[in-house]
Amino acid sequence: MNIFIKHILLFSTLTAATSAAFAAPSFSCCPADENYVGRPDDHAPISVMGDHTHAKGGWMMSYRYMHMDMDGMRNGTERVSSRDVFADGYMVAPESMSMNMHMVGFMCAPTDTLTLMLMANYIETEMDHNVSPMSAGTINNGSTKFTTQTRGLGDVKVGGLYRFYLEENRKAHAGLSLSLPTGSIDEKDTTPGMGGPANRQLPAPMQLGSGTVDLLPSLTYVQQFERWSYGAQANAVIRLESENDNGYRLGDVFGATTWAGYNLSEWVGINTGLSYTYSSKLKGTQDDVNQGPMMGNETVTTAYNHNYGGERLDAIFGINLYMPTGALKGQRVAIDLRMPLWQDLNGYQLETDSIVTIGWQMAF
Ligand SMILES: [Cu+2]
Repeated sequence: MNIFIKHILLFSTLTAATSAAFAAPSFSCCPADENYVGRPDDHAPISVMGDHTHAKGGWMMSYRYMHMDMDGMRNGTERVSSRDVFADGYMVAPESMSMNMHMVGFMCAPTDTLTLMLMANYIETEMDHNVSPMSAGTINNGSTKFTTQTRGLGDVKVGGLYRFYLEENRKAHAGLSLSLPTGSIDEKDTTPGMGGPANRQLPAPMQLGSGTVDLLPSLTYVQQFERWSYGAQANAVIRLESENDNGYRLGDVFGATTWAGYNLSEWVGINTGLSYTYSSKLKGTQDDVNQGPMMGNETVTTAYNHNYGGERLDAIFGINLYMPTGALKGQRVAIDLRMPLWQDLNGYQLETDSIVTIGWQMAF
């Protein structure tokens, strides 16, 4: 971890040093203002949520597509194979997972300091698994592989951002949203088990929602200079209920993200950043997800609470395109890539390999 602390320190020092070197900027934030010409780095990398506010009367529609790839497992920081997982007593080990998320967002600002937000998403997941050769005959008709899929509406998020600080080129806002349990937690698919493959309840990572009402607080600070800017955001996911209808509660999440953006021209900006995420373990027991012991073995890793939660540090690289004038005025297209630099996962879990987010935003 030391090397990453060093990177963060280096990043902060560079940021502080360069800020002194630039002239006083003309900071504004307000596409609703007729005279305001926006800039690519008015927005953070596209995967950062709740990064900006709007001026009174401003509103924005957005669409984001996120693709996440997970391949191979870890125990702590070490990579492990399915064979290692079987040797530790499990019959089934996830091998890889991909998730596509389509997010539609709406923002509007009744006042200069308050921006309201609404976001809905549609999720598609797919997970490939390996079955221990010793158990395959009994639980999976002899096959050592199976795949599960789910798709559907995720949890709807509704809330607001309150800008409590604005001075010259610096601003800060606090966010508070609720995540409502609109996403299904009753997704089933064909999985192995006693008597062979059958349609069974899937474990939490394949479900479309948390099943609980969750509170999403955040705090964001941004400072802009002539051609570049930087920002930082702390955010959390706090589960407000002790368990969902299926007897469990996902872990709370805490995140800290920092980024810097540089405008190559009026309409092209590049950005980079670091994002740290901590998640706590799942609590309770997932109804209808078999924990065994079955023939003296554990079932699948995702059935057990000690295989949930952990920490991750991602590097972010992105491009923001912004149309300051013309027929496409106010439109943005952006992409960013998140690559984990380090991850320390509780128990056995799939590691995250990459997350790509592409977005379109239109402000009025
Ligand atoms: Cu917006």
